[in-house]
Amino acid sequence: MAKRGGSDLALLGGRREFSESLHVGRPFFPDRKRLSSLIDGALDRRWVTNDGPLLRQLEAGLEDRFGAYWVLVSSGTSGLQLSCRALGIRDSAAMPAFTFVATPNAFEWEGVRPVFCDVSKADHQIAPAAIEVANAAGIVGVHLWGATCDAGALGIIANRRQTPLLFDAAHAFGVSRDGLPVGQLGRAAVFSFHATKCFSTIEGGAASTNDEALARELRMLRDFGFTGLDETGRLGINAKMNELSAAVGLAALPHWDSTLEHYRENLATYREALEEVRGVRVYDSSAGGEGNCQYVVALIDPEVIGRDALMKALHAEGVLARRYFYPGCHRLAPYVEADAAPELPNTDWLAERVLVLPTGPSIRPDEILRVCDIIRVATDASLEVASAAESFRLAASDVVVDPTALDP
Ligand code: T4K
Repeated sequence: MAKRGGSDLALLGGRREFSESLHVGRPFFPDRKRLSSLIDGALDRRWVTNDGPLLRQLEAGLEDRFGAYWVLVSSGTSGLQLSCRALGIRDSAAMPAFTFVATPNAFEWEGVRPVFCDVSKADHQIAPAAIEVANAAGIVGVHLWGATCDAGALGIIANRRQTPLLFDAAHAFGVSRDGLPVGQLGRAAVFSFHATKCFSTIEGGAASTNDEALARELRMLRDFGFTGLDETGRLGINAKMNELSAAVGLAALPHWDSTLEHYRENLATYREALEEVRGVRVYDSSAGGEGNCQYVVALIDPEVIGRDALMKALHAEGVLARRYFYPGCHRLAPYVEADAAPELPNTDWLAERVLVLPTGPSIRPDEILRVCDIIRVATDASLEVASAAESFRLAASDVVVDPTALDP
C-alpha cells in the first residue's frame, strides 16, 4: 500500500517497503542461455584468457558498433593507467575532483599528480575555465553520469598546450556528443565494464581510440609489454580481460539497444514522478537523447530536507541510494593529506546535495514509483525524518550477501 504520511515511513516506525533491497547498479545478464553456451565453449576450448577468441570477437563487435579501435582491459582503472602511460602523461594531470576516486587514483599510482579542478553546478561536468587555469601537464576529462563534458572546449585547450587529452568515459558506454561516439573523442577514452555498469563484463573495461598505433601500444602494455613469444617492447603489466568476462560482454552486446531503452525509461519515470516534489530535482543524464541515463542523480535542496536524512529514510525502506561522489576526491586520502584541499566550491556544493537512486533493467517502473513515493512523503515529513535519521544505521545484511546463506 502506498505510503500516505510520515508515520508510514520505516524510519519512523512504519513497514519497510522493499524486503529485497534495491541497488544503484544491479548486474543483469540479458541472455543467460547464450552466455552459458559462450562460457561452455571457452571451457571446452581450454582457452580462457590471454587474447582469446571471445575477447577478439567482443573487440570487433564494439568496433563495428561504435567505430574506432577498442582494447579490452581488466578494469576501467587499469585502462586509465595504461592510457596514461601510452600517452606519455607525466608529472601532473588536470581533472575534476567530483568523480569516483578511481580517476585520480589511476594517475597517482602512475606517479602523475592529480590537479583537481572545479565542475559546473549546472551540469556537474568539469568546467573548461578551471582546466584553462590549472597548472598541469595532461588533461583528463570525465564524462559524468552518462552525459558528457565539453569535449570541444577541452580539445581546444589541449591543442593549444600540445598536451594529451584523455577521457574517463567509465559512465559513458554508448554515449555520443554532437553525433560522435565518445570513444572517438580526444586521444583515447576509457570505459568501465564493472558489474554495476549499464554494459558489463563483471570486472573489465576498455580503451577506445581512433589512433591505430596507440591501440597497438595499449595491447602491448596490457600483456606485460610482450611483442612476441619471448620479446618485450617496453614495460608492461597484466591488465588482460579473461574469456569469461568477454563472454558476458558478448552475450550482452546484441541487447544493448533494449538495455539503453530501459535506462532511458527509468530516468523518464523518475523525472516525471519527482517533478512536483519540493526540493528534489533529477539530473538529465539523457543529454538530449545522446546520453545513456546510466545514473539517476537527484539534487536535494537542504532547505527542504537534508540529503543524508533522506538517504537514511530510503535505506530504512531497502532503497540503497548512494551519495556519489561524497566528499569529493580532494577531501579523500591520500589527496587530502598531501595538500590543504583546494577551493572547489561547486564540487563541495554538489557533494553535499547529490543522491544517486537505483536504476537498471532489474528495476521495474512500479518499483520506481514506490521509491518516488517514499521521497515525497519523506520531504513532507522532513523534521521528523531529520531527527530519526540521527540514530539510524544501515544493517550489514543490506550491504553484503551473507556467505552462510549460499547454497552448499
Ligand atoms: N572512473 C569513474 C568515473 C568511475 O565511476 C569508475 C567506477 C572508474 C573510473 C573505475 O572503473 P572500474 O575500475 O571500477 O571498472 C562502484 C563501482 O565498483 C565502480 O565501478 C563505479 N565507478 C562506482 C561509481 O561505483 P562502489 O564501491 O560504490 O560499488 P558497490 O560495490 O557499492 O556497488 C554499488 C551497488 O551495486 C551496491 O548497492 C551493491 C550493488 N551490487 C554490486 C555488485 C558488485 C550488486 O547488487 N551486485 C554486485 O555484484 O563502486
